[in-house]
Amino acid sequence: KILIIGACGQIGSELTFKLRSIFGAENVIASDINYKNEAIVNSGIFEIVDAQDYASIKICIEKYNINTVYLMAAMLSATGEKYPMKAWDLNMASLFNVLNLARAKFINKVFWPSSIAVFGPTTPVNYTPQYAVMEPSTVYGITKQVGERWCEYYFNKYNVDVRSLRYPGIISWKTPPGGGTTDYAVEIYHEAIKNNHYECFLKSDTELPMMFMDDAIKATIDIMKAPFNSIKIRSSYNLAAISFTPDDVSNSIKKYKPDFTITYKPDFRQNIANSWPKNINDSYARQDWKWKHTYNLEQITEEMLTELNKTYNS
Ligand code: VAH
Repeated sequence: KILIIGACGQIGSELTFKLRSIFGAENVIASDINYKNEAIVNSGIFEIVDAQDYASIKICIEKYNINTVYLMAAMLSATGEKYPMKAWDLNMASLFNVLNLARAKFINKVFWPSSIAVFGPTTPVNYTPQYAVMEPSTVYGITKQVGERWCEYYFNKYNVDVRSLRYPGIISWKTPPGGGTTDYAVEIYHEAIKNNHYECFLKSDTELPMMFMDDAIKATIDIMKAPFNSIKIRSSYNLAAISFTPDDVSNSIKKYKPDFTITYKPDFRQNIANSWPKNINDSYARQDWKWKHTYNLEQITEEMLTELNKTYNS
């Protein structure tokens, strides 16, 4: 049985639906700190679990005989800069709780998301390699860098089967993201439908690694079903699909909405984006467990506008 911690979030919610479609709803338990996502709460087994509380997780694991945990709860980059100690406490305590439950053999497999945020301003920005200098300048990035070290340590020392991906920015329409720097790439589509205009908080030429949610979910499922011995990297795998700038997205939207307009008003998140790579080399993921992405920007724009049009104009 599978437990998703942070199931109400942007990735957690879509992971929940996908895992239920594969393994059956009765085998996938969704959990979060509150009931903020009605679709998730009302679509199957849902429990309140505090990711920072070891006992809270352990009770749920024993109640449902869980053997695999996807830990999707975290505070992301932008919010983490507003509340540094909360970001550290949530992101690290939740990871230690799940790793220690695995070490104590209450569970036998863990997925934990890392991020391109582990890279910093001294990392090579183009085609960033799997092994590179990482001096993350955000609290979120620090928690992901340190989290990777702990995942590898628990694998080497306690043989914990923990698997991880350095997600790029993720674009989806079902559940809004919360507190990320790449969130502009989701907001822009909502605003295009609602107002035919978007004021972007990043500069027009800010290139960042991005991925459509369906690709991110596929990568997560793929790495978790890969044979144990095919996972050669137990810190976290670089994972890539495409890279683009706000100007690229704007031009892509204009193909469907010619009179869409965009203005640029960079805020504190520009500094975060400037510290991250422009594009990522994910050759180890493609080599070790046959990763490959599907969606390009045109396909993302078409699906985002089509689905959000239904949402806002139904
Ligand atoms: C964020 N969406 O913006 C997350 C992600 C690479 C970006 O880590 O913080």
